[in-house]
Amino acid sequence: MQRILLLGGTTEASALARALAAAGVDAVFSYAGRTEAPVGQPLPLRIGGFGGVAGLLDYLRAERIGAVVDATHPFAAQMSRNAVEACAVAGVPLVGLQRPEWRAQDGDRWQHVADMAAAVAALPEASARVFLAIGKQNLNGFAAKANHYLLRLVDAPLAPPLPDCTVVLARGPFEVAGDLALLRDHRIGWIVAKNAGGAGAEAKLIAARQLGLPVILIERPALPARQVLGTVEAVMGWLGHADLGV
Ligand code: 3Y8
Ligand code: NAP
Repeated sequence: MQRILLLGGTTEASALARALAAAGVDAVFSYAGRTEAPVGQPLPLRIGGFGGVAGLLDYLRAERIGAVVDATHPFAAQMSRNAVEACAVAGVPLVGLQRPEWRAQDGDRWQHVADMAAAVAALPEASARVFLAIGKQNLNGFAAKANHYLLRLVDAPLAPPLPDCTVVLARGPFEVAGDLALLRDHRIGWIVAKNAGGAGAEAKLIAARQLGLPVILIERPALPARQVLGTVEAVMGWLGHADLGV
């Protein structure tokens, strides 16, 4: 049975890891090493970048990887691009495990923007109280607007990332009650989020709907064409048919 490489870092990746471990599949779970102490997994872990496409190619060959499941976050575009390229060269089957985008429901006050710069442009010029639920990468541009920013980060930053900000440390998945309290306690008037999809990051959007708050939603980056499945069950079926003895 050939080894499966699972590119992780999302709720779906963790669910697939549990299914693979339960089925006794020979698989390795890969984190980028973005956070200081990532959640443990029921599979052997590898942590850190591969070293671009070439590094990933070497890894696929050295570890005799029989198939790759890319269950990284929709905004982890570089990893997904590298996986498409390396798997094509190595002739290793690749499938994406990706949750659908969020869709606006009645009561949602969403403004869709293309990228972080457009999200900055869409905010008030000053004096607003904004929940930036986008993590710690890509924050600098928001300093252009003299708002108060609430940041939710996984690890404590070495210095305040923005001139007028409050940092809360939390690792999702998040719950609606907690996010309602967070928005109320910090008197938030605006939310900026990525259209991540999935249940782990959705609580703030449900809370915003209940409070009637505007949400600036950043659209997903374009990814290269590849096969994508939406559920753990579908991926387990794909692996079974990918002739891996799963
Ligand atoms: C290192 C692994 C699981 C996975 C849980 C999901 C849910 C909770 C919600 C908010 C939004 C945000 C952020 C977020 C969520 C899940 C999932 C998801 C968003 C961990 C994890 C790693 C990361 C990396 C981290 C990024 C950051 C993004 C925080 C672990 C906890 C904002 C994305 O400090 C940093 O540098 C953090 C970087 C990439 C986005 C950014 O650009 O800053 N995720 N998140 C992964 C690795 O090393 O490979 O540490 O345990 C995983 C999860 N984060 O097992 O249940 O599936 O989406 N993660 C976003 O969606 O906008 C928080 O606060 O509401
Ligand atoms: P990215 O920008 O697409 O990738 C940048 C580089 O990080 C990649 O080229 C690769 O380095 C390395 N990398 C990324 N994911 C990796 C993985 N799972 N295993 C090994 N190396 C990985 O990635 P990102 O957006 O920073 O995301 C990093 C991690 O956080 C991923 O696991 C992702 O699923 C998770 N995450 C991201 C977000 C988000 O908003 N971006 C949200 C939740 C979770 P090399 O080129 O050296 O191989």
